[in-house]
Amino acid sequence: MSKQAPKDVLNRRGFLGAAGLLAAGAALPIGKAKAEAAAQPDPAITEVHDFNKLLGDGVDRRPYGMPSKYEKHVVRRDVGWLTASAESSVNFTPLHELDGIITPSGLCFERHHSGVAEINPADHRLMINGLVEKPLVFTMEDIKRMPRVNRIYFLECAANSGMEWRGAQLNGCQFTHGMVHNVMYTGVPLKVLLDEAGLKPNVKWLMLEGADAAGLNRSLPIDKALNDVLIAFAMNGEALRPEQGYPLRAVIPGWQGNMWVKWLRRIEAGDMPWQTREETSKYTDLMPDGRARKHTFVMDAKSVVTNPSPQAPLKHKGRNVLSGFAWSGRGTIKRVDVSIDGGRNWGTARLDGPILDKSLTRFYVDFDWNGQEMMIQSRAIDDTGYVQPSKPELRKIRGVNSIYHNNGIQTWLVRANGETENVEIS
Ligand SMILES: Nc1nc2c(c(=O)[nH]1)N[C@H]1C(S)=C(S)[C@@H](COP(=O)(O)O)O[C@H]1N2
Ligand SMILES: [Mo]
Repeated sequence: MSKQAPKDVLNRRGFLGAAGLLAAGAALPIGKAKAEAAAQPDPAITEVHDFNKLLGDGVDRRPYGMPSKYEKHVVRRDVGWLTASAESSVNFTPLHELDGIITPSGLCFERHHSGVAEINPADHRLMINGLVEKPLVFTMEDIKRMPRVNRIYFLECAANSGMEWRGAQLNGCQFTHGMVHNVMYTGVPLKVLLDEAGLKPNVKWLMLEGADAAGLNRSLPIDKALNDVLIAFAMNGEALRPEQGYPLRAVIPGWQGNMWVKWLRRIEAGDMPWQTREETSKYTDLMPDGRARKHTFVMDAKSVVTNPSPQAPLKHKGRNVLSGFAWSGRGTIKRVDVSIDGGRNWGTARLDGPILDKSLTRFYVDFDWNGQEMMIQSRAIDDTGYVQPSKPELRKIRGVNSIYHNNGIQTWLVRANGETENVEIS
């Protein structure tokens, strides 16, 4: 996200005053879903389908399966005005179309600085050099003969929600929060590779470098490198997708996506950070006094309600399911609070599915909707006790000069007709 949009093309929604809050400030009527609100037979459905009289496609028609043709709308989307070219750009995960915690590989947002590198794995090499006893060059086959592990982690671009610093802008959680994905990686712990090369005693930092035209490179503290970093060749059970760094990428759990170097070709050991473009003028946080914070690697706890949201309005009164994701770069999600009155009253959401370290966590609130206007918010709390801040709280410290690391609480205004909008409460 190196480019900021010119102000005049921003779809600014501004701030909603406190008067805009719904009058009947009430907690969610959790667990009161009425039986009669459940699915009723629809008298309009009288047409007789004859699928049972026709043969379906044979097994030779889909050597690699794709979603149903009725799911064509479930796609990554970009924001046309955001970047000048598609090669140095981003598209967004359709969070409102997902369930559970795993992002399907084909829906994982993409962020490239110079487009997708198309690499033949037979030609690919990973070099480890610098302050090591024995510089090494690995082929892909070498790497696949090393002990490997499987881990589920979220990857969040530091610029996720970066367009929302000065007020509500983009109308959809896909665009406000969709620079995140969560997949299972298979890879070799970086420590295993480093032990093979033998680190010199004075090594404090590594530099990771990609084989794309950007040659994207980042410095990584050695403690993190030896702790939980993976060099992954698979996601969701199959080879990485080209756009996710095929054949090899770095997995830096809980830390900003920019450090997860794709098309990884070289790791250099050193005793100081390299101060690359990506960790100085970019991917650092500009504070109100004009100075930039150094090395803000961790992605703090965050959450978003994905349903309802602007792209997924409420359609029915009575029984409904509110749902969303919460995550923390510091550990696991302990609790998610949900408010329907703009943060005056809070209830506790139900977490369901695996609650994993540095992974998206799924939450639900089963509730009855009587057609009242709602200001929906969610607030994540992680196992360090960190509580996701409101946007005013965040701005008190960070100001509005930042692009990166915006983990403020999102507000959706649900109107009486169910339509939902990105708003902010001042
Ligand atoms: N080599 C290389 N690695 C890269 C990038 C890149 O442009 N080139 N983009 C980075 C950024 S900014 C992010 S947010 C993540 C995005 O990973 P994804 O495309 O799998 O979502 O990859 C990172 N790794
Ligand atoms: Mo990023």
